[in-house]
Amino acid sequence: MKKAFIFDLDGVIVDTAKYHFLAWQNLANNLGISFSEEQNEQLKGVSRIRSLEKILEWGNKTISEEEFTRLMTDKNEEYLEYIKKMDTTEILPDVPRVLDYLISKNQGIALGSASKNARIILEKVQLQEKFEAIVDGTNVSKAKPDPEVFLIGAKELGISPENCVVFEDSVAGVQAANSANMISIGIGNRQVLHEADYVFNDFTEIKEDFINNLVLTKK
Ligand code: G16
Ligand code: MG
Repeated sequence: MKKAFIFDLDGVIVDTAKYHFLAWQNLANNLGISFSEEQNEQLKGVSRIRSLEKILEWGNKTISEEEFTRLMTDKNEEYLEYIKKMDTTEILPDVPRVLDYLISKNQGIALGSASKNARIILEKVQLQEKFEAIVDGTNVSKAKPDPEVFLIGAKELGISPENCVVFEDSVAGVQAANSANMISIGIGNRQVLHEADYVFNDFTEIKEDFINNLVLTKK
């Protein structure tokens, strides 16, 4: 049976959160706002616009629309400087093993990310050819927990939602997968991702038997 396996990017395939953190922290500090790693956690899976809105809320700051746009551009330029230096060593453990196993079993593979930089990141880590469909921040109008990003991925692969499996590291992403009626697999902390159907610390824990069972299971 052919199923679709939809992968989130940041926190699932690569850890770009550390680069978002450096760029957001620089921006916040320039505005006199402190910004911690704990706050950065809350920006995982959140769109660029919403991330800046949250930072301004935390710092009790109001700025003009022009400055808002300028700050988003500056932040992205700094973030892209880090991205430019990425290579295959930044792929999280056992992600290629799971991708290659799914490909060997003729399963559909899509990316479902909130990032507008998803394609360049996949190119940097040389994984773009593994994906039949890439849905990212340039294709969606509604951010996770809205299921739009995953539903577009399913449609592009021609697979119905109940035959889709989503790998996600963020709470909003798990909620998006659940409301799309897809099987949700949390990658990360079990307490944080308790709404997921299954949770693993990382892909090293995802064995072939588990994948074979998923291929046979409906939500
Ligand atoms: C990623 C990150 C978020 C980031 C968002 C937008 O989402 O987790 O922290 O704010 O993309 O990224 P960009 O500024 O590159 O458009 P995901 O869905 O891949 O986890
Ligand atoms: Mg993520």
